[in-house]
Amino acid sequence: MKNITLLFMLFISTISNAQFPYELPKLDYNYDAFEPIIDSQTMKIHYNNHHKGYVTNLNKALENAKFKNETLENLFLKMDSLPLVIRNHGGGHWNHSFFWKTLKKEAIFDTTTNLSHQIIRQFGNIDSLKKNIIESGTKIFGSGWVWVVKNHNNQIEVCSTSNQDNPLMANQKCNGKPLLGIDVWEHAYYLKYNSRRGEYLSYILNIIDWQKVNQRFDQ
Ligand code: MN3
Repeated sequence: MKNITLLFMLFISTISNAQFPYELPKLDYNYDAFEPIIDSQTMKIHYNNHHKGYVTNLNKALENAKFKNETLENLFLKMDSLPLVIRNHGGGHWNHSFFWKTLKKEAIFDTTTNLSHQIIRQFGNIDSLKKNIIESGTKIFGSGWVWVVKNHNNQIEVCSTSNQDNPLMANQKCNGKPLLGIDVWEHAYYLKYNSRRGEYLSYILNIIDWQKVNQRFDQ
């Protein structure tokens, strides 16, 4: 189990591949790339204000910390003993970096992949998985994230975390290798969808880069 966790960590660190001082990662697309599903104003504020804020505050919090040169993934493993500010902004930075890389216009779900076979085994079909994601994301009280993870038995799980927590953090009920994460903070959807979080979730599931999700599942 330890080895599997280590492999997960190695893989995950190649995603963020960064250490202090952290930088706001460049987006692979323009703010309007996902119109009308994500409006460009939301995208701009989300990236330029919210995500940037997490990066700035994380760097500030780490500046004089003796563990500042450890990777975020390492810090996640001992999160319970670290200051809350690291949890909130470290999680915020990691989660958003992961989120931006999971979105793709004209995304296609390939039914021949290992991921697809596993989804069919466990959920029957992709629509049923999506329904689970929407339900789980809608149920979160307050701010948080809904995740699809590969757990330590190589099973797919849909689960959620509060605030900027994620499945890599110690003592999370929602635990495993993240395959897909969707931000359900109001700042992610409120301008366009107002309080209709379920509608936002059902639309954003049309712009998931399933090819990438499958790669994460395979690795
Ligand atoms: Mn956000």
